[in-house]
Amino acid sequence: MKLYWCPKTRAIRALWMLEETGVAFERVLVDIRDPVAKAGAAFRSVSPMGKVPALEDESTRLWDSGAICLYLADRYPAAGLAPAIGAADRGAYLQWVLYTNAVIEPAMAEKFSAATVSVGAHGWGSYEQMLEVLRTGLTRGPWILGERFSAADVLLATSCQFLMQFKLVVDDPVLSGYVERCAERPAYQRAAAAETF
Ligand SMILES: N[C@@H](CCC(=O)N[C@@H](CS)C(=O)NCC(=O)O)C(=O)O
Repeated sequence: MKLYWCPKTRAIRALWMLEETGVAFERVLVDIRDPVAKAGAAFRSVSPMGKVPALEDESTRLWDSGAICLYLADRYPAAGLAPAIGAADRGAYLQWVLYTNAVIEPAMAEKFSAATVSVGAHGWGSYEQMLEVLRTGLTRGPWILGERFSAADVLLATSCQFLMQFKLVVDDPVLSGYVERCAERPAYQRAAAAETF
């Protein structure tokens, strides 16, 4: 399995997720700030938009952090990163796995671009709604599904990190406490160590 990755990007999600599974993989650095590196044929065959993270697993090619997390959780069930199909919390799991790319990211784009909000028409509602629903979800703790850590936490915690890093959220104990709990996980620490080479 090959992970196309670049430090300080959304690729941390895939890297952390791979570390949580404990499986062997190859990490391939693609400097997305370098147009030549980004245009490489091998990378583009896995990531048509030239974005990281991208994952190649035999004939499977994925170029979205949410899809990669879902894929790895199902591919390596022994790691326990997803409730099984039919389990009581499978629905909640799917809902929260999709929340990052379907709701948080568009809401962040709304905030950054100071776009006019149309709560009824925009699939993500509004930035404020996104945050309120996320905070409420996290109050169950320690993880988004309660007692059980899952791939949804990898996506949501990294989103919370980005919200805090970009100062969209300041002094929020619910979000920062969640990020701190995740940062204590050995798999997260191994992934974070790769970011600081
Ligand atoms: N929906 C994708 C977005 C990936 C994405 O936009 N990655 C950025 C880095 S954080 C990137 O590779 N940008 C380079 C570019 O678009 O040129 C995901 O969640 O993985």
